Amino acid sequence: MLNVVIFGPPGSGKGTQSEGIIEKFNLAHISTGDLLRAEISGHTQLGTIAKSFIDKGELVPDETIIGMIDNKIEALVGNKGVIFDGFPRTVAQAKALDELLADYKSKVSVMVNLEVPKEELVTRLLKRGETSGRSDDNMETIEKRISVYESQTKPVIDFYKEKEVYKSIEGVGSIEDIFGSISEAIESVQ
Ligand code: B4P
Repeated sequence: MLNVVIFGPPGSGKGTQSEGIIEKFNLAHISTGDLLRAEISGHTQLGTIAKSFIDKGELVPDETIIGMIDNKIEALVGNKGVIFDGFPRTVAQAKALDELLADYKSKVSVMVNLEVPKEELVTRLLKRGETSGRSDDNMETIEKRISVYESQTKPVIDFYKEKEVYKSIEGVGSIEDIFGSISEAIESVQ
């Protein structure tokens, strides 16, 4: 299986770029953000828990996320591959993903890190907030999300560097140019 992790700070373009990658490489898509938003709009118990964290700009607890992903991976075995969008977001999640994939004799093929400076992230998230209906539409939540990224999510980079599957991508520029760089990174491991 071709398993791609698309990684980066809040608003770096993980969801935006995943759309094209899925089509080009014929991959299944697992976006934890989308899954959580579906739970919230379905008013499920999981959705109620998730909303309380997301509204504060915090991460949803690892056990909740890992349980949710476990069910999805099982259903996708046999596919050409999967793009993991917004997951893993902690080292505990990265370790859990390795274990889940190992159960199916598979592993992460490449991790692409979209590098975007903080000022650009803030601009994008404020703009997205004008129309998205997401709760990260204000400076307080955005600042919180970025600081949670720095303390809890960034260490995931070293985890994948050690496994020698890490690729850094310039995440500023046109969506098409960034897509081209990500495609090259994926093609280099195929
Ligand atoms: P997510 O839904 O994963 O999304 P995101 O980080 O906000 O944004 P993304 O990087 O996908 O950016 P986008 O393409 O939209 O997370 C939401 C929340 O869910 C998290 O805060 C967390 O609470 C929770 N959660 C999710 N996964 C979790 C996990 N594994 N563990 C715990 N909690 C979890 O792009 C942003 C904007 O920029 C868009 O408006 C887009 O149009 C624009 N844009 C994109 N590329 C651009 C470019 N090149 N130039 C200019 N603008 C661009």
